[in-house]
Amino acid sequence: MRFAALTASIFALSMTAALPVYAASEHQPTAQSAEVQQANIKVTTAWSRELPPTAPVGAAFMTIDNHNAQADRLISASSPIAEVTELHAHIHEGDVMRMVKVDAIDVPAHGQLILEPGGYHVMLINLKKPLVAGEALPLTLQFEHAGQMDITVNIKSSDAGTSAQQSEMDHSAH
Ligand SMILES: [Cu+2]
Repeated sequence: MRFAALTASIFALSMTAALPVYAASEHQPTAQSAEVQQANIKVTTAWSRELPPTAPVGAAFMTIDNHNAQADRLISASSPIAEVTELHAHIHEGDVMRMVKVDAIDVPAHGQLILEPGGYHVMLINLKKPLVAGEALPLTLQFEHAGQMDITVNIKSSDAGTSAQQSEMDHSAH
C-alpha cells in the first residue's frame, strides 16, 4: 500500500511537465495522522464523530488543499471499517436538506475542498466496528490525478464542539 502510494506520487510529479523533476525523497508522503501530503495535494484535520455502537453509518470530514496548477477530483474513498464508502453532498429540496451520492468532488487548482457537516462528506456505510472517540480510522482516498492517498481520520467525541446538531442531520436520511 505504501509502495503504491509513493509510485502514484512520482507518477503524478513526472506528469507535471512545467515543473522540474525533484528527488523523490523530497516528496514522500508522510504517515503523520491527520496530515498527509502527496503530489502537492494535502489533507488536513480529517475527523469523524463518535457514534453509538449500533449506528450503521458514519461520516468523515477533512480539508483538502490542492497546490497544483491543475484541478483534481476526489473520485472515491474506501475504508476497511465500512462495507461501502460513498462520496456525498447535501442538497436543499425546499426546506428539506438531504444527502445525495456524487460520483466525484472537484478540488480546484491552487484551491481548497472542505468536507464538513452539512456539506460534502465521505459516507461510511455498514460500519464493521463502532466509531469510538479518541480512536482513528484508516481511509484511502482516490484522486483522479494525484492517485491514491492513505489518511487517518481521528474520531472526536460527540460533545467536542462544532455543529453536533448538523451531524445528527447528516445521518437522519439513512
Ligand atoms: Cu452521507
